[in-house]
Amino acid sequence: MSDDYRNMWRDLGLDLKAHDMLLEILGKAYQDIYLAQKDRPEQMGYFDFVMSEVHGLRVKELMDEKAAGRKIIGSYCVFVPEEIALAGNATLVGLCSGADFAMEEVEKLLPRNTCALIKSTFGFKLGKVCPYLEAADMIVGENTCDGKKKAYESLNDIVPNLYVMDIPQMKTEPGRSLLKAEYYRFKEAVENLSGVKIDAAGLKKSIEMVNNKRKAIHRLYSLRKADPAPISGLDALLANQVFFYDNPVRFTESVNKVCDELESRIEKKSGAFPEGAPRILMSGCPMAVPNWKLPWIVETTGAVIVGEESCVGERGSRNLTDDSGGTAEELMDAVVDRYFNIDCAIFTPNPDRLNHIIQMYKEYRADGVIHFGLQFCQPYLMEAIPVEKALESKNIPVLRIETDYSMEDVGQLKTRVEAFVEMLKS
Ligand code: BJ8
Repeated sequence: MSDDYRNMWRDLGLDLKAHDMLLEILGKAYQDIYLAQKDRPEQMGYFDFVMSEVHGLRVKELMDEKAAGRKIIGSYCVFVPEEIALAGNATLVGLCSGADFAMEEVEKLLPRNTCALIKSTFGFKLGKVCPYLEAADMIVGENTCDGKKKAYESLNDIVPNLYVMDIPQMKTEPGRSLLKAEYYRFKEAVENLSGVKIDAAGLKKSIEMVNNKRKAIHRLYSLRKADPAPISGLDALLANQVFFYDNPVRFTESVNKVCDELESRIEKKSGAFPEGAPRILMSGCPMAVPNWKLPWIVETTGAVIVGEESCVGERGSRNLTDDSGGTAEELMDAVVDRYFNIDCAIFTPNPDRLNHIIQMYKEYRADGVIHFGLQFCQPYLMEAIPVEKALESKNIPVLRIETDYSMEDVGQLKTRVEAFVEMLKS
């Protein structure tokens, strides 16, 4: 890494030694998991470059944006509407939370039995290793699960610019009204941060930009329905992860280039995996960078992941925001409508998610579903049981996995996944 980057990280207050260690681990994992794959689309080279520069070039771009007067907003959840941030001259970046860091320090602030995603949020802050977190002018937390809700109270003590958004728990009219009120409060907070009034023209433009990004990733999803699958699940997951922090216009272009290549691969019947490889739908908790453990295990058994029912996947990017409204109020309503459809397991009851899993299983011509729940994640672990029952009642093979970010259970997981994939083959 260049001296410029080191100076930038130092200025952001990172612990350079710990940060070097993180980059080394990340680089090694990327090499072993991503670059070791065979038959990758050439256009994935862009994503390799993005990952090689994950704390370098993109952070430098954000710092340049800040110098030009733009604001940076960090978020942990797909309920934080990017359209509103962009319309207020702010860039929204997803904060990863996909690896364990500074666990000893974390467990002084959080109970041991907290999900890995929440612990990771704290670990990156306490370990001073996330340049995105340090570059952000505002960090948005959200009252989704109980773990996050209570953890933000403690995070508030170490993150001075934390803003907490309330999120409904029921898909009712009062629930929608709450989301609407919260999105208006967020709009005002963004306006206060940036000094830019969010109007209809700004919203229209930002809705178009975010919709384009979604359309590109939807195009990628639909190409994965082919057999042989033209792209691995690992590579598709990477695109889903980069979705949250790359420049939206460049991301859209890059994903469309991958899709052009995938179309020609499909024509030639050339795939990332052989035709007839067992096809898996992943469902459950979001997989934030660099949580690649389970997809890596699945795909090294010879099965291919063809879809993700996850917030880092279809749950997060499904549905466009209607941009036909003429006034800021109408466009804000469209934003609320779009996000109110997200079927996160924090909602009760949550029948839409069940239906979506079954629908995705059929559309992607999957052979089985692997449900991924992070240890101590009540909403998804609880919901895994009705999901399993519903799938089994339709004779859909399902494997329920509960794990965390450590590598300790890799052997055991491998054995279970291999047995499941063997069963799908027979
Ligand atoms: S909309 S899934 S991104 S809340 S894994 S922290 S649920 S205990 S991440 Fe999520 Fe928004 Fe919902 Fe999506 Fe809690 Fe579970 Fe941990 Fe989780």
